[in-house]
Amino acid sequence: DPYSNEPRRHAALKPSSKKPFNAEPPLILLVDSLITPNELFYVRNHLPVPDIDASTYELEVCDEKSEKEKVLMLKDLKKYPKHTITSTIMCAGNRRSEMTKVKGVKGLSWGQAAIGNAKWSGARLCDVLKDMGIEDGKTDALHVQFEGLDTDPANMPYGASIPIEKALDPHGDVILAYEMNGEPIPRDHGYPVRVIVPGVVGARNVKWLGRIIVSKNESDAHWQQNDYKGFAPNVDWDTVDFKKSPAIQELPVISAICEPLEGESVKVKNGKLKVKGYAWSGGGRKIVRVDVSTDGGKNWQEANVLESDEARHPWAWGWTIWTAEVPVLRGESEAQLCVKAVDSQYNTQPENFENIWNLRGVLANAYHRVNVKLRK
Ligand code: MTE
Ligand code: MO
Repeated sequence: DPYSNEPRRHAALKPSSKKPFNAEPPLILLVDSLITPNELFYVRNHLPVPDIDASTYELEVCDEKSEKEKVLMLKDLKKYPKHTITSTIMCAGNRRSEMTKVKGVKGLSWGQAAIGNAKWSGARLCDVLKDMGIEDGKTDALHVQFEGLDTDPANMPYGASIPIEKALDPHGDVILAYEMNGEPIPRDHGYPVRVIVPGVVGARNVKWLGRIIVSKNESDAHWQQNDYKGFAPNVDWDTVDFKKSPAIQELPVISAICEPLEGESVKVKNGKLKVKGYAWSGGGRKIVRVDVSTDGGKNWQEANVLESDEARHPWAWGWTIWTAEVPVLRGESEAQLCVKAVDSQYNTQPENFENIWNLRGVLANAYHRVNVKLRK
């Protein structure tokens, strides 16, 4: 069994699949703090977790054009200036279970917790590449590919790539991370080294990083070419052409209500209800406002941002946690709560899932709607 050597996991993580292991924490715990504790951070594995000895670990870096190659051990990576950023990572399939209700989609049925916010420390990718003479204006490469040390039965590694502009931008904050929240990265999250590509979809944040390839081409891995792409609502499995859509990189603005939960019976105090959740946008865009409704989206009230990434647009890589006390109509026994967030480019979320449905159930960022019963 290739899954016989998996790490221990926190009992609160609810698995949607066990082999490979995929799990998310309960919503209430998710918004307890701005920084998600390592043991509660959602896990998204496509393959068995590799067992890597940090003392013999090697990272290969290759430039396809010059055929230059470099091998870095963990101690070599640690010689570079240590850079720390707070970055949210979100799976492209977060909130897929809501989109499925419109019409079935293929993929793990994630709730709203396939997202987490952590402090990541490591060497900047641009510093490592600069040492090999790869700098802005000095290379005609277009992509940087990443390969994991996790492999499928045919021995193919997990792989993904990002545009060269993001990799070389000193403000892009792409880091070869060896710490998560001040500790060695846990096995499930990429021990000993993973790339953090802030503002970019989870799938490109390759764990158990084994090889970096600077190239004219995108990664040819399945997850770059034939998955993690968006399509129009009319495209289905009999008509889809994966070559026609670009790979997802920066994610759109999203938010979710974490308290109360769907179907919960909630206490109304002085005609008001307490609501709490998170909001985040990709590409370093900052959350500038969160709106909450208790009548399905007819009337809105601005939420209070409780805790927030201190960074400025366009380097706001971390999420925001918000709360609101919203009025409900007298005498009502039910309410539909909704949330939508606005980012620093004034992008906001679509109203419903009908118009963003796609066959893989990715980019599920319509208003989050939660139906509750009201108690006096
Ligand atoms: N990297 C490797 N090597 N193997 C993987 O299966 N999954 C990707 C990404 N990096 C994956 C990977 C996906 S789809 C996501 S959403 C994130 O890791 C999840 O990161 P986490 O498990 O630390 O939350
Ligand atoms: Mo993902």
